[in-house]
Amino acid sequence: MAAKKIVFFFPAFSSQEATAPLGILAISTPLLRAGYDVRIIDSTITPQFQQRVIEELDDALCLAVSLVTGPMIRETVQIAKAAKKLYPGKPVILGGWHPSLLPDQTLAAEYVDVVVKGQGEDAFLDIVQHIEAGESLKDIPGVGYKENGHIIFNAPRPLRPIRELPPKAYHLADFDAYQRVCGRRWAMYTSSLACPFNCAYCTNDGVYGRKWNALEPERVVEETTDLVTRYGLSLLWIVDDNFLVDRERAIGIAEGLVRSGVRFDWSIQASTNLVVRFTVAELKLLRRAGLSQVSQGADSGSPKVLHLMNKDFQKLETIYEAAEKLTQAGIRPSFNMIFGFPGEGEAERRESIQLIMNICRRYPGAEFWTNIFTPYPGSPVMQRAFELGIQVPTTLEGWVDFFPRYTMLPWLNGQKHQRVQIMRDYLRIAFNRIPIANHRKHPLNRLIHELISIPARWRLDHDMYGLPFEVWLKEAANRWLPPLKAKVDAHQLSAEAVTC
Ligand code: B12
Ligand code: SF4
Repeated sequence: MAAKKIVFFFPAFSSQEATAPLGILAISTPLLRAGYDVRIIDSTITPQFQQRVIEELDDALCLAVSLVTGPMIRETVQIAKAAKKLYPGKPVILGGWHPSLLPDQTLAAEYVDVVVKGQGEDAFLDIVQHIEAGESLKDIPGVGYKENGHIIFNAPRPLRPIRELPPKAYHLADFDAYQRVCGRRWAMYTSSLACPFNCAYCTNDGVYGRKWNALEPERVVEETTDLVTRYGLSLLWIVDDNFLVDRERAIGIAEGLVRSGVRFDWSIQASTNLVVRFTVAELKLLRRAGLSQVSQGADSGSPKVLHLMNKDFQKLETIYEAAEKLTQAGIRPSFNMIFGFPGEGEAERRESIQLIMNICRRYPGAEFWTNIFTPYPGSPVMQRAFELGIQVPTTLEGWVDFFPRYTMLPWLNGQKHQRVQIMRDYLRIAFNRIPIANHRKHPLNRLIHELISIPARWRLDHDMYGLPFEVWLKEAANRWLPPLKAKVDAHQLSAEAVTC
């Protein structure tokens, strides 16, 4: 009789924000219901991860990996190669954002046998059942596979609305281990899918379309309160692309949570134009229900760049208004910014710095996370990026370093790139940000940070970044005075990769 065990591998995503991989928990439920045994090996919490995968694979049906574009591909390739070498007959199946957006190139890798495009709940169960029965994958929608040396793609699989999807198998997650890495016990949760907008840099449309759909407030309240109580969590990050699309639903969730009496912090992602539709009183209700932070894509302080980003739905004023209202309600306004978008010049970058300085000064609780633009395949701006000379990797392995921290844009290279990086360093020094990971800073390091924030703000005001001694001092302080809790994750590159 064939084995009924499935091995999942989750490669390190280069961040301290360690928690259970939601994509894998989502596709595990149908497997468990069908009687399969599921093993999840997450390299962030498993030091000997390669050995563990190899051992578990011995009596398993297949190896499945979940990944997004960037550094996660490094360990994906390492593990897939090792698995194929020892068990050439066991299929290696890749799913998640990268295989969904670049299925052909991913499947072209010799160590990949199957890819899944888009939602995996139904597709993966179908694949596993076909593999177990020794059948061809030819009729399974949303799947690409190899047969007799040929790459074959089946018809796409229609998207299923979130309310039809099974609950995630949170009980498979080792929250104790994630807490040891992250310093905080938290989980991700999804209450809606897709986003009605289509920002030029965003890949969402390509995977989830634009038909926003959501769970009813009652189900959200029931699931979230059960989740935090059952696993003793202090925070839920609701990873919906745009939580506030339906005002009434958001208010219904808040009312339900307040009524439930279960207290926990939660944070959401939403666009500023939707945040400002709420009154301060309504936002205060959300706060009472535990909402502690709203992450918003401010993205640029330049109306010209916002237009190029296809963000005409977001007027500059709504960024200020959102910061104002959220602050009044006691909710932390958190913003993401993108530097180096095609069409952004020095003048537009200054507008972005001005926006950040204005908001952080007016609303001291507000925070900004900055990124250098990374053109992801599948995003609307990709064609423009090609015209401007961006070169993208031609193999799966090549994407390892295609990541905001390393990507060199032809229109922002050399000294220009260096200047933006220094500017970002000064922004990090000038204003505090609160990551999910909870490693307390050394008190002396905190004091140094406070002191150098003053000249950092002066520099940002005056656009002067020569001889960046505050940056050197900060780096030295981080080296000599590390956080009070030791970092466990050997794979992390830095704490920077915390926003999407
Ligand atoms: C949470 C999150 C993170 C967390 C991850 C924490 C963790 N422990 O997992 C953190 C903060 C670390 C993070 C970091 C980054 N992220 Co992020 N992140 C997300 C977010 C908001 C939610 C992901 C999630 O869990 N969704 C819920 C699950 C249920 O859905 P899902 O992942 O789509 O899974 C389904 C399918 O994809 C599929 N599936 C998934 N895995 C598998 C595996 C198999 C075998 C199969 C068959 C199917 C399958 O089935 C699942 C169920 O239907 C998404 C946006 C989003 N809406 O999904 C961005 C997103 C994935 N991130 C993105 C980006 C760009 C980043 C960063 C580069 C940001 C940055 N500036 O640094 C870094 C990269 C980190 C890295 N590569 O090392 C992009 C990815 C684009 C791309 N081409 O890959 C996204 C899509 C945001 C966006 N709209 O642009 N991120
Ligand atoms: S960036 Fe945010 S608002 Fe824009 S399309 Fe993507 S999810 Fe929607």
